[in-house]
Amino acid sequence: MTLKALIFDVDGTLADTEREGHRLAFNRAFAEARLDWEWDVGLYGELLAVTGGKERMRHYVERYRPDYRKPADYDALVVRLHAAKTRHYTDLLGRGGIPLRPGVRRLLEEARHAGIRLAIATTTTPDNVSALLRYAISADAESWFEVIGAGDVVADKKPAPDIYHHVLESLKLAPAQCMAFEDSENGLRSARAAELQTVITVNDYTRRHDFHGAAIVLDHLGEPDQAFQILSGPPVNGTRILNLALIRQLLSSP
Ligand code: XBP
Ligand code: MG
Repeated sequence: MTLKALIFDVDGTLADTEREGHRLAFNRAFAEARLDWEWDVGLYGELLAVTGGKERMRHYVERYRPDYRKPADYDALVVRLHAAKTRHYTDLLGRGGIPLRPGVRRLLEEARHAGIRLAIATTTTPDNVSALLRYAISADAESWFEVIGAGDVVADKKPAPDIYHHVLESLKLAPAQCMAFEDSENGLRSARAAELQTVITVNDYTRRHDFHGAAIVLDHLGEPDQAFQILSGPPVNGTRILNLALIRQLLSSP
């Protein structure tokens, strides 16, 4: 089927936002609330198994802090902490903290010129997506994306397929007309459960995840002066960057 749209995950895929972005913002929110919770780089890698910031905080309390005595307004506290974390995270992006990964801008621009539609499917909060697009791409970058599926718009976050179903329904496209882009096992499971072919670009937190079922697994999307490396996938002739021609080739292979 003809390629009509590219659907991007955000965290870890468009930019390396987790380690020096979300993690720091969580820690700032905890310190501000005078909680003795601190997520170091290693622990945060384990916590990433749970998608969504509110869900991740609850998981931390259940799994790692049996000593913590939940206040009567614990549910409200989680919501407040998460709002504070979003404030810290968007501040951090506003200070130019986090750049796009290699090849992301190049591919987005190629797609726009070719009339291929763009969409986002992420578990993160809509404000975070707006801030990343604005500060890492351009002031008008939100308008590049026809659909931005984010956060609590669906009940079940990745690895459930709900966010991809939501985006496909909004685009009015079949999965075979689209390519998804992800960086993690939870993301891949979500996209595959929605029957989407998926390109994976790994990062330090996800390198050892199980990417069985991906169309191709790369270190990054590649730039003309920075070839990608194929970590697993079919042989690719010629190109060393992930461009529309290669996406079409991947989409049509069994
Ligand atoms: C990203 C996430 C998000 C962010 C935090 O997963 O898990 O939860 O870490 O975002 P994916 P919020 O890349 O698979 O979408 O705190 O805004 O929920
Ligand atoms: Mg991700």
